[in-house]
This record gives sequence, C-alpha cells and structure tokens, in this order.
Amino acid sequence: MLVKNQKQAAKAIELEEKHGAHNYHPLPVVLSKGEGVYVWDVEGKRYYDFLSAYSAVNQGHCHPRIIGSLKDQAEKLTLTSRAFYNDQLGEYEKYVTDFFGFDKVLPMNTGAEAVETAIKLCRKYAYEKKNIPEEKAQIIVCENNFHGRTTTIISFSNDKTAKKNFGPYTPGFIKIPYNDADALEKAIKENDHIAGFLVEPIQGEAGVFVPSEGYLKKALDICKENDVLFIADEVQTGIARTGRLLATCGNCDCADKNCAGTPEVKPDILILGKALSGGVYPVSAVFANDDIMEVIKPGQHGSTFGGNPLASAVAMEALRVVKDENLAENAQKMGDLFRKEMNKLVEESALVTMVRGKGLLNAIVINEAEDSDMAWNICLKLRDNGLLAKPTHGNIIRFAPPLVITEDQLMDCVKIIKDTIISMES
Ligand code: IF1
Repeated sequence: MLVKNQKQAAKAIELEEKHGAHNYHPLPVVLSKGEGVYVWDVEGKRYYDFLSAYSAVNQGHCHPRIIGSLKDQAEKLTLTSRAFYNDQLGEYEKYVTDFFGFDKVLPMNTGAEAVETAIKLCRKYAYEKKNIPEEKAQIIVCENNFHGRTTTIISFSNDKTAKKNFGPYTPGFIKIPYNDADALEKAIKENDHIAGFLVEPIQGEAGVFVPSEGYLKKALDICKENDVLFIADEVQTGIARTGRLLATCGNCDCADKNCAGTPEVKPDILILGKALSGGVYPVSAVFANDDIMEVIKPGQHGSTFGGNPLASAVAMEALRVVKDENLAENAQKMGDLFRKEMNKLVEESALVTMVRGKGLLNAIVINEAEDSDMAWNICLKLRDNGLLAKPTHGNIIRFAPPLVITEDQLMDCVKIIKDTIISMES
C-alpha cells in the first residue's frame, strides 16, 4: 500500500511539473485531506498545518458549517452575474457591513482584485470629490509591501522577483519606509495630489513585521489632517488572525474598551479576502462609507463572479463561525503562548534569533544569511516531523496555524518545532 501511495505522490508532482506553470516551488508533500488544524498526505501521514493557506483557512480546514453552507447553496444557485439580482447578495451585504461597521461593500473575488478596486475607488474619489486633476492622483505605499500580483500592484513593489520583466509599470505611487509616520507626513507635504495611503497593518510576506505601538493611529491622524484616504489591506491580518477581529478597527464605538481591533484606527477603505470565506471559495471585499463608495456608478467596475450567491452564502457562515467560536480570543491566547514558548527557544538555540508576530500570525528569524537554505531545510525537517510551514523571505519562517488550534495541539507543535531546530544545531 505504502509503495502505491508513494507512486501516487510522485505522479502528482510529475503532473504538475509537466503540465503546470512553474510559478511556485512547493515543499515536497502531496496533500489529499484537511480537517481543522490537520492535513493528510496521499500516504495517509497527518501534519499540523502551520501556514493555513496563507491565512485563508483561519476557521480550520473544511469547517463542517462552512462546507454545509457551500453544499446547500451550490444545489440551489451558484452564479447569476450582477446583470440580475439574487436572494443572497443583499443579505450578505447587510450582514458584512453591519459586521465590520461600514455603510457599503463592493464584493470581489481575490485579494488582489480587492486591492485594485480600492486603488480605483481612491483615485476616483480624488478626482470627483477632491478636485485632484485627472490622472495626477498619487497613492503612498510602504517599502516591502505585498498587496498581490497584478501588473499595477507589482508596479509599486520593491520585490525584484515579483516585479522584474513585467513592465511597463503603472505610475502614481510613492514609496515610503514602513512603520515611519514622519515619512508619511513628509511625503504628503512634499508631493502634490496625494489621494490615499495603502498599508498592511502587519507586513506579512515581508516577514511578519509588526509596526510600533501607535504607528497606525498616528498614520491615520496624519491622513485625516491632510484629507488623504487611509486604506487598510487586511487580506492577511483580518478575520481574527492577529487576535482581534481586525488589526485596524472594526464595528465598535472606540470609547468601548472592547474595540474589535486597534482602538481609533478606523480605515476609510478596508480590504478583506482569504479567510472571509474560510478558504472554501475565493471571496474578497472592499468596505467604505457612502461618501466614498458613491463615486462608483453602474457599469464603472465589477467582475463576473463578484458577489455571487455561493460566495455570499459561504462568507456569511464563515463569519458566523469566527464569532460563534471566539476565534479572535483564541488567536490572542494561543499567540501569546506560542511567542512565550518560541522566546524560550531563542534563548536555547543559536539558530533562532527572534520571534515576532501578533495573535496567530508569527514568524521566527533564522540566524543565517537571507540566501542560505537553512530555513528551507528546517521546513523539510518539520515536514518529516509532522508540521507544515514555509519560509517567507530567505531566513524567515512564518507560523500561522488555523485559529481553532487548542492549547494541547499548540504545545504539541511547539515541541515539534523545538525538537526539530535543536536537532539541526550544528
Ligand atoms: C502568492 C502571503 C504573499 C496579501 C495581502 C493582498 C493579497 C495577499 C496582504 C492578494 C496575498 C498571498 C498570495 C500568495 C502567497 C500569499 C502571500 F503574504 F500571504 F504570504 F504572497 F505575500 N494583500 N497573499 O497577503 O490576495 O490575490 O492572493 O487573493 O501570491 O504567492 P490574493
């Protein structure tokens, strides 16, 4: 049996190699089943999933309630296009705008599509409400950003791998250092026609960089003082991943200390994706209040699948699960425990120099050059020991399990990570 399954794994890899574009370099493991925090390979070996499909399966793999909503709706109506109304979209739009505290939502499919939508919305608002001269709008972004892979988005990336030979690039973006509010103020003062500031509350792909306490609030205040739209890309940090419903501010009265995110940091435009559907269907969304969203008129933006009934039904259930299972609170608690344990490893190991993160979005930094393959080799060994993770840039390994993880499961993973790394100390 084992040989047969090993052949099945080899076959799967061979087929991808032969028939698929080589736009990824996956860890050599062939998965066939997922449930909660676990995934199984074709040979029946079980792993802890410490990537969560880049924070898209926060609710755990194949959550029964979300799968149930997918099945129920799939048997009724999956797609109508927006040429006609359907009985799910309006319900969904009311549900999510109440859930996150905005007047309106523009439903899309992928995170990058939602980022592109936010850029278009910001520019249109600039031309039609702020009288910025057409085609002159500038949007400030941060160095080492990751907002997706469309041509416009990589135009303002500084990641050579993601950018090289995809030009000519879209103009209208100014890059500043991340986590530097003074640099934001300077860029706004020194440049004309600034329409917006697009920022990740935590820079995920760059290596899970958590900004200083107060940075987001200070940046928001500077935007408000200068009539610049604050655009929060929470595709990766949203939906309870960082221990709060949002890393910025959700549907709360910030005087209330139970702010769902970071008190007082209410974005003008909020971008969500990934776990908005619990990882069972591509669903993304752009939120804004009426004064901004009303600049979009019929026929000016959209997509075939945006706001389809299946996505609407799935996303509502995925969000109900986040609330009902207190996933933000669990992410906060388990994240604190994880970093506490990883800091013990930092003390014990010469290989691990630091751990950083918020909630269950964390990363460890390996004491090797960026181009060393140590982080990759550690991930191969972690795989052998039953835990799946992948390096982000070079020497940084991201750890982001589904938010349903229990304390016992987390401590089991801590042991796997510690034993693996200690075993690799030279
Ligand atoms: C890949 C990581 C990368 C995102 C933020 C928008 C998007 C993403 C903050 C676009 C997507 C994914 C893309 C995937 C790997 C993963 C990722 F940071 F999550 F690890 F690449 F940086 N904003 N992130 O993180 O959303 O269009 O993918 O739905 O492209 O390799 P998308």
